[in-house]
Amino acid sequence: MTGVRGDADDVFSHGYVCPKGASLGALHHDPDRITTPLVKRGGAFTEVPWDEAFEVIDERLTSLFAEHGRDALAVYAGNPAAHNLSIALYGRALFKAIGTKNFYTAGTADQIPKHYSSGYLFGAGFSIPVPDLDRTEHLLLLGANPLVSNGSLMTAPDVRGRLRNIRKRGGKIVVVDPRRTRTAEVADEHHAIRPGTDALLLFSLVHVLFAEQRITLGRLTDHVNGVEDILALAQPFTPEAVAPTTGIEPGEIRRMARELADAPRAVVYGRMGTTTQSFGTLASWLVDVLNVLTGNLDAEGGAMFPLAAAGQYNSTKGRRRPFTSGRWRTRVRGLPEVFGEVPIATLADEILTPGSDQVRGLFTVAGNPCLSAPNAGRLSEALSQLDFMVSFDIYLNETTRHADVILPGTVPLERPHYDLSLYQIAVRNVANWTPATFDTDVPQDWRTLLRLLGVVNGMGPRADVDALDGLVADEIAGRAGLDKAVAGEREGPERLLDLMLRAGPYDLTLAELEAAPHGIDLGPLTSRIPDVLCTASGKIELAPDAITGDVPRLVATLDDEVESQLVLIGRRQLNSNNSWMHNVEPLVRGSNRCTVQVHPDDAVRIGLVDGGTAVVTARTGKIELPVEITDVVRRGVVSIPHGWGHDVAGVRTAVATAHAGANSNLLADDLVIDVPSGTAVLNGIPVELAPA
Ligand SMILES: Nc1nc2c(c(=O)[nH]1)N[C@H]1C(S)=C(S)[C@@H](COP(=O)(O)OP(=O)(O)OC[C@H]3O[C@@H](n4cnc5c(=O)[nH]c(N)nc54)[C@H](O)[C@@H]3O)O[C@H]1N2
Ligand SMILES: Nc1nc2c(c(=O)[nH]1)N[C@H]1C(S)=C(S)[C@@H](COP(=O)(O)OP(=O)(O)OC[C@H]3O[C@@H](n4cnc5c(=O)[nH]c(N)nc54)[C@H](O)[C@@H]3O)O[C@H]1N2
Ligand SMILES: [Mo]
Repeated sequence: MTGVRGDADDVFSHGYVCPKGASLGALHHDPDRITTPLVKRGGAFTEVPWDEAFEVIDERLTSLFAEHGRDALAVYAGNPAAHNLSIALYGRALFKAIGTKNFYTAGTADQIPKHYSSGYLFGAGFSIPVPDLDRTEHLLLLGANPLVSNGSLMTAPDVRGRLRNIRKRGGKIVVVDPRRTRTAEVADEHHAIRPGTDALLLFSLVHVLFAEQRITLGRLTDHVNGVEDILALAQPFTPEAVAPTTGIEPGEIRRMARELADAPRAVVYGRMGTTTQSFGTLASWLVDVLNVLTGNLDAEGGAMFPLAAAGQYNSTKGRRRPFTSGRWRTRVRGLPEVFGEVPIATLADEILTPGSDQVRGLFTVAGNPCLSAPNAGRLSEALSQLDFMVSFDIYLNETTRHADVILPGTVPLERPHYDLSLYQIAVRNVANWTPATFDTDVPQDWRTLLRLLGVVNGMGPRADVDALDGLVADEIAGRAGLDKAVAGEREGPERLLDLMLRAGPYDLTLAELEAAPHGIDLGPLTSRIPDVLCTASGKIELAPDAITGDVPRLVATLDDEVESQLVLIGRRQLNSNNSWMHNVEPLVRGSNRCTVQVHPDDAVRIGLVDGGTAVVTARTGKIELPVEITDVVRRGVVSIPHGWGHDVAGVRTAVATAHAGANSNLLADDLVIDVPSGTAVLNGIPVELAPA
C-alpha cells in the first residue's frame, strides 16, 4: 500500500479528498485495530476463534432473551454504521430480528429533528431537501461548518470550491453561528447568534416576510396546506421581540429577510448547531418553512429533493405510508420513538432503573456512546453494570471495553462501498461503486451480522449464512417485484444493491456501476413535487400539530431574562471524525487539539490565561483542559470539541491515549432534550469556568 489519492476523473469529487480520507491507509495498518474476536474472562480480554466467540454470544443471549425478553437487549448503532453498506442492509435485518423497542443510534445525538420535521412536512423522514449549492445565489446557513465537516445532510465534495463559486456568480453567503468558523470566514456576512435561539431568529424572518407581504409560493401554491397557520404562529416573533434573546439587531433581521426574499434563487440550510439544541425540531422545521414561503423549495438554486439511484423511500413505487412518530415510548422517561429509534439521552436510565423490561444487555455496532452521548459519565457507569454486552467494532475503546465480546469489523479499504444514505442527500444525483481494495482475514461485515441474526433467531452459533442471505435477498427482491435470480451469481450486499438499483428510478444495474469506476453522473437536482410527497394529503403539511405543539415552549423563552451564564458549544475539527480517528498518528499532530476556546473578555473576567488550564463544570460533570483565548467565539460562549477523553483504563488505543484530551460529553446534560424528538442538546450547555 503506497498511498491514498483523490480521483481526478471522479464525476462528483473531481479529485477532492479530505485529510481523513487520505488517512485510510494509516487506519488500515493501525496495529491497535482489532482483527480477532475478543472475549472477556476474569476481567481481561483474550483472543478467541470466531466459532468460540459466537458460542459465547449464543449462550448468553439465549438465556437473556429467555429470562427477560427481547426488550432487555438494547442496540446502539453509531455513525460509521450509516456509511457501511453491509451494516445498512444486514444490520437492518438483524435489528428487526432482535425486535427490541430499545433501539438507539447516534442520530438522536445528531440529525433526528430534521428527519422528524421532514417526516411531518413531506411525509417521509428521509425526504430532506438539500441546498442546490451549484445554482443558488443566496445561501443562509445556520449552525453548520461545511468547510470543516465537508457538508452534512448535504453531500458535497469540495464545499470550499462550491461556496467560492456562489460568490463568483455574484451570490451571497450568510452564516449564523456563535463561532466565527472557517465557513463564516469565507462568507459575506456572519451573525454570532446566542446558542439555542435559532428558532426565534427563523420565526422572526417568517414574521417579516408576512408583515412585508413578501410571501411567494410560486408553483408550490397548489401543493401546500397550512400557510395561514404559519401567519398566526409567527405573530409574537417580531424582530424587536427576538433581538434581545438572539443577540441580533431588529434592523439586521429585517434586512436578512428582505435579501432572502429578493434573491432570485435562495436557500436556507441548517445543521448540527440547529438540530442538537433545545429547539432542534422547530429550527429544522422553520428552515424549510422559509424555503417554502420564499418559493425556493423544490426550485433550482433552492432546497431540492435528490433522486438517488437506490433505496430511497420517497421514490419507491407503490403504497407509501406517511411518516409518524411516538408509536412507542421509552419505559423510564416516556420519550418518543422517531424512525424506530429512541433517544440515546435515556439509555442510561433504561439500564439503571430497575423494573420489568429493564435493559440488561447491549449490542453496539460501530458506536462509541461513552464519548458521544450526553452525560457520558453516567452512561459509562451504566454499561459497567450490564449483564451482557457485545460490540461490533474495530477498536477496544472507551465503549467497547465494557463489552463481554468484541467482534471485529472490516475497515473501509477491506470492503466494497456504495453510500446508500449519502446519495439521498447529495447536491447532485450520482452513483458510484467502489470495490474493496484489500483482501482480509476479517469476515465481511454482512457475514458477521447474518451469523448474529442466526443466533437471535434461535438457530445457534453456526447458522447457514448463505441460506440466510438468500432469504434477505428474497425479501428485497419481493418488495421490488423482482426475482433475486436477476442478480445472477452475486451474493451479500452486491446482490442486494444490484436488486435495489434495478428497482430504482434510473433502472441501473451493479454491472453498469462496475463499468464506470469514476462514477455515473445522473445530473443536477430536479423538481420532484408533487411525486416526492408521501403525506396523507399528498401536499406539504406546513403546520402539523406534531411540530407546532412545541411553539408555546418557544414563545415562553421570549420572556426569559438574558442570562450572563456561560454556555458551551461544540467544535468539529478537520482532522477528527467524531471519536475514533484519534488513534491514527498523522491525524493527531499539530492543530488537532482538545482545548476550551474562551472569548478574551470572559477570560479576563474569570482570570484565565492562554495556555493555562481551566476546570469546566456543568450539572453532570467536570473536566480540565487547556485554555485557548480567542475572539472567534462570541462573548458568553465557550467551545470544546467532542470525541476526546481517551485517558480511561482498559482501552487499546496507544496513540489516542497519548493525545487523550477531555470528554466534553461529561458536561452535556442528558435531561435537556429537544422535546418533540427527544434529541440530545449538545450545544448551549450552561457551564462554569475556573482556573485550575
Ligand atoms: N458534544 C457533542 N457530542 C456529539 C456531537 C457533537 O457535535 N458534540 N456530535 C454527535 C454526532 S453528529 C454523531 S454522528 C455522534 C457519533 O457518535 P458515535 O457513532 O457513537 O461515535 P463515533 O465516534 O463515530 O464512534 C464510532 C465507533 O465505530 C467504530 N468504527 C469506526 N469505523 C468502523 C467500521 O468500519 N466498522 C465498525 N464495525 N466499527 C467502526 C469506532 O471504533 C467507534 O467505536 O456523536 C455525537 N456526539
Ligand atoms: N472533520 C470532520 N468532519 C466531520 C465530522 C468530524 O467529526 N470531523 N463529523 C461528521 C458528522 S458525524 C457530522 S453530523 C457532520 C456535522 O456537520 P456540521 O453540522 O457542518 O458541523 P459542526 O462543526 O458540528 O457545525 C455545527 C456548527 O454549529 C455551531 N453552533 C453551535 N450551537 C449553535 C446554535 O445554537 N446556533 C447556531 N446557529 N449555530 C450553533 C457550531 O459553532 C458549529 O460551527 O460533520 C461530519 N464531518
Ligand atoms: Mo453526525
